[in-house]
Amino acid sequence: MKNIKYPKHSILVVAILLTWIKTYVVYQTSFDIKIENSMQQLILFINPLSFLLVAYGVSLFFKSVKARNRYLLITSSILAFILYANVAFYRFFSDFITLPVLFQTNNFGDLGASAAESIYITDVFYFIDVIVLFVAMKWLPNAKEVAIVKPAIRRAYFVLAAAVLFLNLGLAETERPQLLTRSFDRELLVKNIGTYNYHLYDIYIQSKSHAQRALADGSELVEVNNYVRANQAEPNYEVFGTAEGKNLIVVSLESMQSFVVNEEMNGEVITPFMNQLTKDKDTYYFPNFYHQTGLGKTSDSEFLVENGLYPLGGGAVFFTHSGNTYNSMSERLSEEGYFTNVMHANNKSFWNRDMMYNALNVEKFYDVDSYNIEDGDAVNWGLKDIPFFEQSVNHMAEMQQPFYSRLITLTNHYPFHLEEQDQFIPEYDSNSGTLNRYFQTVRYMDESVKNLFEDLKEKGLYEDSIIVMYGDHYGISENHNEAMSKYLGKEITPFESAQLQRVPMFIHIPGSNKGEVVEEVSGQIDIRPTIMHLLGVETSKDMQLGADIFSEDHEEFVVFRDGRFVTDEVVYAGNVCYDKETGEETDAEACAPYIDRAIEELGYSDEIINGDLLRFYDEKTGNLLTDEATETK
Ligand code: GP9
Ligand code: MN
Repeated sequence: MKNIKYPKHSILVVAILLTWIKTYVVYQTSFDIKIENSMQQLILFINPLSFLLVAYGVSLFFKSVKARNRYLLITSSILAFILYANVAFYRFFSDFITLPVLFQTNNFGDLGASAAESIYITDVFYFIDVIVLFVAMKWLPNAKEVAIVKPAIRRAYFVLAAAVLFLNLGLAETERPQLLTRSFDRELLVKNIGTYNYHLYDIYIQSKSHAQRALADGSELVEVNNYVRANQAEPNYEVFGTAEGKNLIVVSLESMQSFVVNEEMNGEVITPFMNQLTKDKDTYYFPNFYHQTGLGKTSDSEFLVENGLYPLGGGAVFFTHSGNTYNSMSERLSEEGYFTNVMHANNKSFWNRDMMYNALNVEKFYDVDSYNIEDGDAVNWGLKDIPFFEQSVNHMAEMQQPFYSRLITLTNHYPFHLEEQDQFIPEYDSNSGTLNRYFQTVRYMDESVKNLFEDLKEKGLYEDSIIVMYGDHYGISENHNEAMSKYLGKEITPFESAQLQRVPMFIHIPGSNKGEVVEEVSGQIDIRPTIMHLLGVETSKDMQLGADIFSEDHEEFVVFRDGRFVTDEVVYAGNVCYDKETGEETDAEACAPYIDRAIEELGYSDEIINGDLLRFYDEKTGNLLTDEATETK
């Protein structure tokens, strides 16, 4: 042994290798990370490395061996502890730790109890790398030598660390475009950037929103409140309360756009059931209804529906502001005696839903674990919509009534794959496979909605329910403009792109006999007040930015998250003002008065969210709470 010459910094290499290998083994054994291909496997393997190179690499700055070794051991112990904390947390919550969990006091009870339950004596194995490192320090002769490093070597080392990081991020970007700007899911983050980098990212996101929150003192609310009150719409008492006391079923139609409704594709009807609904005597259909989502897509539409506020311009508000105070529709309806729940057969941590639903006071989340997924029942992103609806209605049949269930569908999601037996119409024939398949998955969605109605009837729930369905966001992005243009038979100008932001919206009230096509220009932000008023719940004190579409005061002015907007006369897109009727460019004057208002409206919404201003607001009385009054809150 004695005569083997080890490189000077072998102890550093040992420390890195130990934690790296252990982390990879823990990924495989202690978390349920779904790996679909060898690229994902490779990313999973390399993802701890960049962080470890930097964290342990700091030891190269130490002059004394004792201090260096102490640093390596402490770092190794801290990392082992962080990883282990995630393992213990995962055993109980099937999720990775995120900062708000640690800081939300109401979680403490849960956390303490579950932590105790999920710790075993064999868990010392999670610290095996620390122990081996300690032994190696005693055993490796060089570990005791003084090791001064030349700055050039240090520089090369950190350049290497950066290269590894960029390689990792580059591979992750190919696997999951926009991962860091949109967040998506904690599991995806850990899978792609690694658990240690994930925690840094989490700290960054959380501290950014924390800082903005800390600066707000409630005084901003005066102006916001004035704006909200000035733009508030009185209910239309002819429809107010039409669905009073009924169960509320809200269905998010994944990636469903309006351009397929009442249309054909190569002679095939795309949405036969929904077409019928547009003419149904119990259904309101809104053909000029727009989505207003941003990067948070489905979750942004949920945010709009629940709060009547806009999502954020950057990142998914479900991730960045799940610790805020909200006055959600779920909370309001809970107070009215409703049992509030969300049904979605996906990971509960996707879009940080598990955290956000707590903040929104959703009483129960039926996530993937509440569904039975038999062989052949899953395609694309998971459980198919037909069995999803069937099982969801079974859950409803067991519920206390009235209930408010929000159902989030999944099959009509990019990349729109479907098994042969579920393809009711052939593919389209453009140069975009995505658009070609989209028609088929939309046709499947139509079938599944038909089944939902039948399931509800079968369980005797139909008559006592109001069913609201809306498209959550676009399905076909602008990357497919050429194919889109072939289908629509016209060029896709910025005007057309804005018009393609139309998503279908249906409000079906069995037995109401009030059905009609409502041409009013409206958007997802209007869903909350519209539904609440149909249920007979006043919203005059709510801090919401939308308006009841049935109200005389409802203004035909829909603002998109990026500042584009649509009125009954104009469409403003790509800094150009278009005539709504002709789609031709028109006098900028026609748009001018709305441009600032669109920015103002988005700005107030952002202020509410970034400053967490609803903590300074009492929605029962409509009072703004001063600093002093909230100190004890
Ligand atoms: C994920 C589902 C799809 O749970 O809601 O999200 P999306 O990608 O459409 O935002
Ligand atoms: Mn979606």
